[in-house]
Amino acid sequence: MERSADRAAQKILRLSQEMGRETAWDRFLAQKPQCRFGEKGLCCRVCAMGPCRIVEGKAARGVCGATADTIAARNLARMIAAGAAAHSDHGRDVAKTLLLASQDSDYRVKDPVKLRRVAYSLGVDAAGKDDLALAKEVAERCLGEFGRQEGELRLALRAPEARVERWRKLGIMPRGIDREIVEVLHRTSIGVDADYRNIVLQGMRCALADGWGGSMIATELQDVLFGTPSPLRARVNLGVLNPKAVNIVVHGHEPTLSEMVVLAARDPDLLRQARAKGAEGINIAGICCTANEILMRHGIPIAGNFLHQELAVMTGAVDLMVVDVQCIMPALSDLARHFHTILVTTSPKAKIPGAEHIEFEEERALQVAKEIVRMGIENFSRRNGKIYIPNEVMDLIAGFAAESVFYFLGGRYRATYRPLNDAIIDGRLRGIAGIVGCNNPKITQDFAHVEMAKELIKNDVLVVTTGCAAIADAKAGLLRPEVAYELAGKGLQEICEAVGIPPVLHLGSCVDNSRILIALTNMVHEGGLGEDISAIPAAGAAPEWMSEKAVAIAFYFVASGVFTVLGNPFPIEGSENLTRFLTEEIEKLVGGKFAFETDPIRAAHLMLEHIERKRQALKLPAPMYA
Ligand code: NFS
Repeated sequence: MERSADRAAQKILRLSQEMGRETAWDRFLAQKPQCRFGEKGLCCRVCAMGPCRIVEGKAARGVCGATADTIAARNLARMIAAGAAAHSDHGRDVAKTLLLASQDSDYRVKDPVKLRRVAYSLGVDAAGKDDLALAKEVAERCLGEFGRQEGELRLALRAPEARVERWRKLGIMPRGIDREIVEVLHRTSIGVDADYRNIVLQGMRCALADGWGGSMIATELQDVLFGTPSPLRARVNLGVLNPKAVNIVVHGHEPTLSEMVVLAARDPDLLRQARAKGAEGINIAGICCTANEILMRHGIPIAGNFLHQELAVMTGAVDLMVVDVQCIMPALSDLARHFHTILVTTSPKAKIPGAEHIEFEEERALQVAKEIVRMGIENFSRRNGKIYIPNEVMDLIAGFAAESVFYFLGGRYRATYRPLNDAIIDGRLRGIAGIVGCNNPKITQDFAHVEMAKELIKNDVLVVTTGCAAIADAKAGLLRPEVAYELAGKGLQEICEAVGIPPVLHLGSCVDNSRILIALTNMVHEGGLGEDISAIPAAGAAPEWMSEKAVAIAFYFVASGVFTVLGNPFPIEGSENLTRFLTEEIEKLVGGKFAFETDPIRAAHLMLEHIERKRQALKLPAPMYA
């Protein structure tokens, strides 16, 4: 129970102990005590005069003279760059897939309306062009944004005018996506930028190139290719694995792969083959963000979030796990070997020793996907050990996008953000909050996500969520409309009842945090809540974060004007100056700032206090149901 708040996880963890199989939680224990220098950001490895460590009273500077402030800021900026690189390289692949779709391939343009909207934002003239011609131009324009040398990132101009002006004044308006990542690496190498504030500013520019660039391109073009999500019902947790079917788990991030696996699993020939092996059918389930992608667009069930990946294998019921990139534990290959599970890697960027590698070539996407599914079917008859699937399974509603989410609040005939803004203005809702990010064995799995969400909805704050946080809330049942009656405050309850939405809205995967940026921008444009994102009674949180991607996300939210609370702190504690800069002074520059708070209830109250301050600044009335 200390390891996970999820009952399915608790059951499998008990089983893992009986079987003598280790998990991330065991390896975390073996790492303890973790390096204090690393934890505080005081270890520098950027050159070979080091590694250097700042030791109080003994060594206040590294060999080059870098102080704790410089070292901690450089390390943090590099985390941002790595996170931005991950999201953006994903976005680049989607742009390349759209280019393929404009030619002859297994991919299609599924949402031409969205294609036109994106074309408009990119300054591409759509008049008189058919979908394929336009897709080609949009894809090429997006690819150009990665290598852009001059000018401003086109999609960043979607932000409210006041925000763009602020970025320009601070010199953090992003240019090319790749360029900002490269510049962080340059500036943080030996003997370049030593000013912690200046390093953080470039870190923010790089993060903005992710949120308003790489991630946004990923989200938008995925919608173009695979369809913009709209609300649907589905199920979540390990109980979605079916003992009688071929279970194929897709894990990772890019829907270019998982979409094709979903398609392949519906192939009549393969279904016949599965039945010939004695299976009931082919059951696809997802883990991590790729799960969110196919959940939102197809209602494919989710087996779990980040810390569920090993647990899924330990059910003994997974015939094949196929992975692409990001958040995939190398431990999986060793673990899979103890079961009958085949682990298949597919990306040339992500191979794991001991796993089968089948390269996923987008040019023959469906064919490769079918090959992988066939392997899973073959392996079904090799099941040997005991199967133990916990019976935990939960219903949920997912599939909200910036376009659809408040469409519902507006009702069928009034697709605007007006009702949402009005609800905040008249105090029925206090504001909105985003809860995003990972699992981390340092924190009881899902506990912080779920408790924070409950506390916020209880206080009439509408919660939007993505990534592993969304899966955590889903497993806990918070994505069901009826939960509004049990757990939401009266004001939020009224809204959920009128519109039939859950009080916690699933907005997608981690790159889909860009949907939250768009939703916030739409709220500004709708009017009545100030001229900039920083004026809105809104706050963000990543209570169980662990990935560098989460650092990039946190920074683009703060740089976009959002107060953001993190569960465990950034590794910067060793620099008082940097800590003060990020938790206080930075607010004057960008309108957002950080707070670190492990206790999810206290963290929720920091968010509530912030929301209240914003309400007062807007001279809004006291909350209707205080
Ligand atoms: Ni995002 Fe965290 Fe990974 Fe998704 Fe989950 S761990 S930073 S939420 S799956 S990317």
